[in-house]
Amino acid sequence: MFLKGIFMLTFTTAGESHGKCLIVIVSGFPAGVQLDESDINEELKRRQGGFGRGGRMQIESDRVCILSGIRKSTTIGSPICLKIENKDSKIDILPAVTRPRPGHADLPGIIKYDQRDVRNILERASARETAARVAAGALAKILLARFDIEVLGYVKSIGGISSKKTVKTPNDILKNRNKSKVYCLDKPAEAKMIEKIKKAKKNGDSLGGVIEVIAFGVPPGLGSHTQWELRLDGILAGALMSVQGIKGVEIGLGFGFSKKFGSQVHDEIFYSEDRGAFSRTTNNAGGIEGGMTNGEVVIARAVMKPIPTLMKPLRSVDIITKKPESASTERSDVCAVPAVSVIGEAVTAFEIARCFMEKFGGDSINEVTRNYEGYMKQICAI
Ligand code: EPS
Repeated sequence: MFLKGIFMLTFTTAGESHGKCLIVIVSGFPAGVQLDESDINEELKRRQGGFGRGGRMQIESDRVCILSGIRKSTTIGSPICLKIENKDSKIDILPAVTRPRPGHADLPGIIKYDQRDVRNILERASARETAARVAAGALAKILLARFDIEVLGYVKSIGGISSKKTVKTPNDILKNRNKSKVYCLDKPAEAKMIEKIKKAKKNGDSLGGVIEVIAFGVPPGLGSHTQWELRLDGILAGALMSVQGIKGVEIGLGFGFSKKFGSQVHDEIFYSEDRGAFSRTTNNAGGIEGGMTNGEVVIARAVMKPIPTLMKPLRSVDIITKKPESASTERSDVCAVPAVSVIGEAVTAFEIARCFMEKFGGDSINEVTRNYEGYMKQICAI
């Protein structure tokens, strides 16, 4: 997130919501990783789904077109360029927008970029850009899977209705999430969430919520305490916070730490002679201590604000006339929290993969694997 070096695993996106396409370029991805395009497309499809989406998702059917970096379904070490076409491409004929929406990038954007048409801002600020990030995250997930690391996101709450389910294994997420219309694990909560989204839609309103992302199988030692920008909790918070609509992030017990004594919250350390390994019985730290993974599962949560585009708009001001007006309205989603659970998963996977490559870096998957296996052998001897 913070550093960009030539040999680092990084990505850049380009594209406007109603422009021709979205592009993502992933650099620093090792050679020799076999992948199936359909694995990326599956993630894109999940991002498009979830109850509460608006009309746009009926128009689009996001798929990647591989432009570079992959040959015969295998990465070759050069930058991977992926294109996602916008079917609803109409940026040049859309009319000007002059009534900024409270909560959107509209007003600060026109001030900063000296614009008189809010569309010149909103097109890039749009969460459509996250399709490109999900494609990059899908590549990261394919890389991590080679080392049995699995990153999964799901919806924890929408509009104050919370899932009561606890998660211990990847399957606890997969078996319920993939059947849920809102990517939630708790059936009774799901029904209530859907009702609340319907109510919001009827009232011309929108809803936010909380997503949780869990990374299973992450080895100890990703991230570092030695420099501020190397701390994994800071990196994950930055990545999640950069997703459109996110207003808060917590790791492990997060804000819950504020209510308890130290003796109640820190995860005590045990050693099992049989397994020859350190262990914990709790994971309030969310798998990160001192900015480094400690071998427990990594847990992050993020809160998404309700979408600022309201069919019953709030008060605003016309940027040309300076007269009071209602904010602009346009086709939008009522609730995109399910989609954000997919995006949160993608950006978390990418940052974990980046830290993984920083630690075990190599130009080919064989080199990375050798480095990883050597380290795993080393830590077993401690
Ligand atoms: C968005 C507005 C809507 C959303 C969009 C984000 O798009 P449109 O204006 O075309 O109806 O659907 O999200 C996506 C297009 C997407 O792919 O997630 C906004 O204003 O941020």
